Amino acid sequence: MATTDALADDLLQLAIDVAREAGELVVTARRSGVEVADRKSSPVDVVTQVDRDSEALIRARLLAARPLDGFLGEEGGRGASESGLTWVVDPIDGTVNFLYGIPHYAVSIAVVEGEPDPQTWSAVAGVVLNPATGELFTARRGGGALLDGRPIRVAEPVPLPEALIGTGFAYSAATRAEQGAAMAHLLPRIRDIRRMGTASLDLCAVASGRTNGYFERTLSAWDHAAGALIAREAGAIVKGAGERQPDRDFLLAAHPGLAPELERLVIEAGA
Ligand code: LIP
Repeated sequence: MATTDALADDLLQLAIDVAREAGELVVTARRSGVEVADRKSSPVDVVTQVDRDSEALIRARLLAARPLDGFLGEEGGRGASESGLTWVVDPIDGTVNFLYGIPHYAVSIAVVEGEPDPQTWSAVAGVVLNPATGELFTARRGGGALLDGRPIRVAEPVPLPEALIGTGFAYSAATRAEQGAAMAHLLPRIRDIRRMGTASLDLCAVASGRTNGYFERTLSAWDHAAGALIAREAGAIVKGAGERQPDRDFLLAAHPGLAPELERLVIEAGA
């Protein structure tokens, strides 16, 4: 049974409350200093104990409130859904920024309906909180997108040479070499890029008109689950390659009047 708007609003409020509590844990830990706890796909793909502690808190709070829901977290939290809803969580998105003390990272919490697969799920509610600045981006399916409670909209289209485009690079050195070469083709054909280091906030930048578009490869579902809903509710197209939904191969977000041209350029550049 599809989630009603009233239930979606309740789920959104739960996500906001939990994100704020996790955000407080994260920003408090940051003040005490942060160390690398482990490395994942490469020597520069790091995880801190704070990532793990944040995910443990988020999972405990969400499942205490809704024990039949599923859970999919970046740091290994997995749980099958009996309710048809699954929480998709990045406990600290932008971990490298967090590690270095750059105040541009996020707690990202989304709740989706259906299988926890970005190709088939329907996002119901999403929260992206930057605990360092306090900026809170939220959206509920069909309810629009907000920044600190105020409606946000994607920027009107501009000519591609005037477009400010967000992107990011992989943790794999070989992939980064390819991505760097592609920048040489892309850069002279747009206004500039912004590589800010946090996919969820990059999607919220499109949603709030702070950039004209964003694309990235090698993202995980938890990186984009909440930010994609926020960007779509703000009027953006958020897509994968061809007719696919976003996946590890490709994600692109932009105003419908800019997205096709931007996608063509990104593909032409091999970015
Ligand atoms: C990060 C993304 C960022 C991407 C990084 C990394 P993490 O997520 O938010 O956009 O460029 O490579 O994937 O690892 O900090 O959760």
